[in-house]
Amino acid sequence: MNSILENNNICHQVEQVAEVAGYLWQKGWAERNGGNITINITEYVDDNIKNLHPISDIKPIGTTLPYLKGAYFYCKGTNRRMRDLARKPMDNGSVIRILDDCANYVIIADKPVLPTSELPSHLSVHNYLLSIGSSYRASLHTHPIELVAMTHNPKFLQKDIATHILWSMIPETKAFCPRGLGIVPYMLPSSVELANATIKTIADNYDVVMWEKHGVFAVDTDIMSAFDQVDVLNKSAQIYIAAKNMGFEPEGMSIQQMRELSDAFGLPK
Ligand code: 2HA
Ligand code: ZN
Repeated sequence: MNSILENNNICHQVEQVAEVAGYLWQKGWAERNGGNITINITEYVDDNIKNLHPISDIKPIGTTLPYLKGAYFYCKGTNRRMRDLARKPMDNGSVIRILDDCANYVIIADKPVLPTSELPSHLSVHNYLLSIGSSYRASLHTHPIELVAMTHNPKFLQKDIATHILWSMIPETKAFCPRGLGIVPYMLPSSVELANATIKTIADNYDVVMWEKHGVFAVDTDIMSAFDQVDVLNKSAQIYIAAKNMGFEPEGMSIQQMRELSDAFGLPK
């Protein structure tokens, strides 16, 4: 096997990651090496892949994650650029296998590209998702400009304040991001505290978690869906800011209009 992309399902998943990486760069959400993507591809792994020899040393995850025993992930490489990953996903990311001790991993394909510095937090989230029987297989961290800008005002950091403003800017936002925007106060990037707070917020029923003054962390069934949720939220933030730039506070859809929308599409109240 020359490339793990000879497996059609894995090829499709990695192509989706590359497509999203290109969007993140085009949107200005992925300066330098900003952002991370991790995809659980275990369900697509065939015997050929299971038999692949490691191409790295055994490396510690930094934590023990019992639900990840024998799991496989495609991960963006540490210090790699989204704009490069968009063109060459297997030069700027790699596939790892979690060992049976659930505390170490090896790289198996295609090249020994070291995974993202945020690997412990991404894998901890995937471990949590599997522990609750979730069908979510993708995690995305990115720096969406207008959403991050809003977190520099403490009024948007109170629970569900930003969610309700964003939902009320355009009907699609609640329809396509029905759980809204969870908020995690500023914490050091890559820290265990940030990973734990992110899991706690996902457990509180959010798919998109805002890291104050940093970026978002989103989860969904696949990477395109995780990107779509962030995209609709940031579109609403842009509309909010455009109205403010025209010199007025946007009215927002009324409570009645929001209720009608939720009833019509079976969305949470
Ligand atoms: O890996 O965005 O927060 C690059 C980052 C870390
Ligand atoms: Zn970041």
